[in-house]
Amino acid sequence: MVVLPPGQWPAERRRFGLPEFARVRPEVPARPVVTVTGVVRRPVQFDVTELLGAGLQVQTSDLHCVTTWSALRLEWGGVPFRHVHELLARRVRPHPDCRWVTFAGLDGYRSCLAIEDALADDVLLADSLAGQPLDEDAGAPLRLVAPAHYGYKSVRHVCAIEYRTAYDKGSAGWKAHRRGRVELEERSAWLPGRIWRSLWRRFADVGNSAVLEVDAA
Ligand SMILES: Nc1nc2c(c(=O)[nH]1)N[C@H]1C(S)=C(S)[C@@H](COP(=O)(O)O)O[C@H]1N2
Ligand SMILES: [Mo]
Repeated sequence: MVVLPPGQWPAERRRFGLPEFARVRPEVPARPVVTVTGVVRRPVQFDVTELLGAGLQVQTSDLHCVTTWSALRLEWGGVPFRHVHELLARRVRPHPDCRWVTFAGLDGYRSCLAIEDALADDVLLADSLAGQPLDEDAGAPLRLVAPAHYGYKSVRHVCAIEYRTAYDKGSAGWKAHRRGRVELEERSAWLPGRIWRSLWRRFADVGNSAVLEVDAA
């Protein structure tokens, strides 16, 4: 039996997010790179292949969207962010006061995690799903997978990583929570999570049909 976190229901994974981002299908460059900047000694641009060299793993985890749908048992392949961070600590040298890290996508979407959350064992920079290279729907060429946090932290199409001393409210702004931990139902900075449940459930239906229309076009 599957026990879902509070307020979630099981669903299929679908391309989802704020319409101004989810509707954009960014072009994936032939040789994708990730720029690492912020409060660092030495900003560096890496080839995605170089970051993946930190050691590929396969992990099965669930994706919990804040609007209450959860896609279960997704098999991601990728490199644990904590291993990438070890490489970046040597090559990019973030300032020791950095407590936050922002991931940005080719569509302009950005989301910020506490470094301790990004370094959890189950946080991946993924390049495959169900044994296939990520397609543009799933977040090619590289996406974050942070299963213990609402989906808004799992940035698709990652092209930049920024080390920060302060939280960055990112694209979702006040609608998101700094930590966004699913078990604690940290849906938003404002109002308890269980109040957001009913509001988001309605939005999830509207949001999906909006995205589906674009898909069909
Ligand atoms: N680049 C980018 N990443 C994003 C979003 C987005 O709009 N753009 N939406 C987020 C949200 S709200 C969710 S729930 C998940 C959904 O992941 P999926 O599209 O793979 O189902 O992507 C997250 N990552
Ligand atoms: Mo979401």
